[in-house]
Amino acid sequence: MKSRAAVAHAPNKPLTIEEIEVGGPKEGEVLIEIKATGVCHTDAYTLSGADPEGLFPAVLGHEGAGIVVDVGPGVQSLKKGDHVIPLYVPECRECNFCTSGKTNLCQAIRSTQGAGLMPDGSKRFSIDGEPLFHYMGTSTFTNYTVVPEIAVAKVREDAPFDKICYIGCGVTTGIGAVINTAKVAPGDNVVVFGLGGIGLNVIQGARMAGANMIVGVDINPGKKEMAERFGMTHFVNPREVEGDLVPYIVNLTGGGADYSFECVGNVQVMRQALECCHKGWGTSVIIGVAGSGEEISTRPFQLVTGRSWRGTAFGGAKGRTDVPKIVDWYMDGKISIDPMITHTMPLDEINHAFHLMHEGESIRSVITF
Ligand code: NAD
Ligand code: DAO
Ligand code: ZN
Ligand code: ZN
Repeated sequence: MKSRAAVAHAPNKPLTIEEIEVGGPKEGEVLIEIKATGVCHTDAYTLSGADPEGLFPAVLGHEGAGIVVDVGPGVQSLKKGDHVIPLYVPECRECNFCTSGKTNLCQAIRSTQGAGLMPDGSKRFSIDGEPLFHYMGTSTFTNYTVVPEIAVAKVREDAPFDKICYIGCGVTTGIGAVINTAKVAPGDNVVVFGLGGIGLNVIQGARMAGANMIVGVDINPGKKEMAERFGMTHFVNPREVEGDLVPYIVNLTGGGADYSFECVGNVQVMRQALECCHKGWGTSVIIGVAGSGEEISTRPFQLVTGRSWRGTAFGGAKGRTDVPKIVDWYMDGKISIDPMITHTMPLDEINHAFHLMHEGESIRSVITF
């Protein structure tokens, strides 16, 4: 079938809006009509050419929501008409990662997904006969996409697509990092570096968990007001701190953070986030994705004296199980999403969404089809 799509032909070039050909679902796959998709920093990272897994030409996008319009043979858990969120971390419930109880990183289709292919090794998108790579197993910058059944969360039908698409990445990543990965407890002091689309969700997760101090750190003072709406109790602009940032935060928090979260993707900030943790027990969680080949460093004594360094992907969430629950939290008013969606626009304007992100003018832009 034909589908309107934003195609990434090459790194650092604007996406082009084109009509692509989409092949139908094969065994264990579903065809989804994407109704809305967020534009995340990670899409920009891949488009920039810095992503070692980035392949071109491709259909990017990984934060979508839509409706199942066709199912391939053998699909059991989904049917036409189901409202769904595609998952860039699948949940097969059978591989040794899924059954370990220790991780959300299902490996069932990891090798093909990382290579921009469907699980059978084929590409299902093309333009004038030229095949296009898939992206993160989701490719949501197209009106129609094909996704394996194990990478689809079925959600309630009364939830608005143009809001719940954000649960496909940013909301789940931020809240999940607090609840699933760090397991923040009531009374903990939390420090969040980077108050963008991910950091704000870390803040709202920390508030849900009953954190005491929720310190937000950002070089853009324009991020302060929104972060306060989501529960930030103290704001630090590193450019206004006299002297070193780390001792400043250790002093502010009365000894250091119980948990810190890096939501920038900057290896120097990752070091600050670790070193502002409380001696003896503080844990720092890396969420940000650093540039290709970059490395983190600290003095090992930081770890010897009880600080821990961790990371998290998709907030440690098991998508088919956890994403429908997060949609319920939103619909029940337990979490807020609407104020973070600062811009909504049609597919034709998707390059403007990237521009707004680079200028720090948006939290989330959502594309509606
Ligand atoms: P964003 O651009 O919306 O926000 C980043 C924020 O960091 C901005 O507010 C910016 O002003 C701030 N910042 C920049 N330099 C800073 C510094 N030196 N100190 C403090 N703040 C600084 O990005 P986002 O969408 O929130 O994504 C954040 C990171 O998370 C990206 O690296 C993205 O790729 C990554 N990410 C990871 C996962 C995961 O599963 N681990 C999922 C989604 C996104
Ligand atoms: O299983 O090896 C693996 C990788 C799973 C993909 C997780 C990617 C998460 C971080 C990238 C940011 C997502 C928007
Ligand atoms: Zn994302
Ligand atoms: Zn699995």
